[in-house]
Amino acid sequence: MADLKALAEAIIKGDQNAAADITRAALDEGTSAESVLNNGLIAGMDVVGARFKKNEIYIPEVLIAARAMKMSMEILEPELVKAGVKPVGRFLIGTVQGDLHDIGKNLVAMMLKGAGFEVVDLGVDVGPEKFVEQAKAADVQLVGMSTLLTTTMPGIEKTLKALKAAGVSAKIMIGGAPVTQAYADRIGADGYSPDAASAVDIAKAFVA
Ligand code: B1M
Repeated sequence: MADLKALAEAIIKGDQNAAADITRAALDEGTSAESVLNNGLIAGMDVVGARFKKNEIYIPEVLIAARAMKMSMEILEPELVKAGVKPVGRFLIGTVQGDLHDIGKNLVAMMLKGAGFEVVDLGVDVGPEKFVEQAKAADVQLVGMSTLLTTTMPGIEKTLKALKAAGVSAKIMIGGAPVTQAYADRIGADGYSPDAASAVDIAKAFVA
């Protein structure tokens, strides 16, 4: 019987080979893809998120855990599709126009995936039109914008206004080093978080 606790532990430690091996073994033994996802991958990433929030671990450890999760997901994804397992929610994310920073945005995206979200990542330097077009095309429940530059911060408000004007009803979450709760309140964003782990908590609350 494949040990999904060991899978969660492999994710926490960032042991990508163990994570892939246990995922394969579990599926070969007939464990459902949904159980592997919930009791292995998500369970492991939940611990990673909680430890990151408490400053017990730092960005490199989170990235290593996320890499192990990605290895498992590559094996698991076709089985989840076959089994018709629905994601927790669909999340569109991107770094706003003029900004090429993506390390923090990628971390948020990886942790959302770890929590069972389907993430559509638009990359960097994303203009309002593309956010609107893709939010509609992917029919997402959440749109996330990241920025690291004070000069590109106005792009968040511009994009938010464009999304609202186009009738996109998705909840809008924002973050990045210069962004604050006060700014989020001022422009009318639905959610702000200072780090990737709390972004996941807020996103989960929105789709609950
Ligand atoms: Co740039 N850069 N950079 N840079 N860079 C900063 C941001 C800067 C603070 C450095 C400094 O001057 N001290 C400064 C910005 C100043 C400001 O505007 N206030 C700066 C500058 C000025 C620039 C350039 C203009 C430099 C130049 O060319 N003259 C230029 C701009 C290019 C452009 O974007 N158009 C530039 C370029 C670059 C590199 C390309 C070299 C590189 C980016 C590589 C990449 O991302 N692929 C780079 C880097 C690495 C940095 C620093 C050193 C590190 C940023 C980082 O990745 N942090 C940064 C200085 C610093 O922070 N020490 C700096 C780690 C990352 C995990 O944190 O992104 O904050 P962060 O993400 C966190 C949270 O903010 C939150 O969760 C994440 C994890 O917990 N979060 C969200 C982020 N997005 C979120 C979204 C959410 C929720 C939470 O919801 C959707």
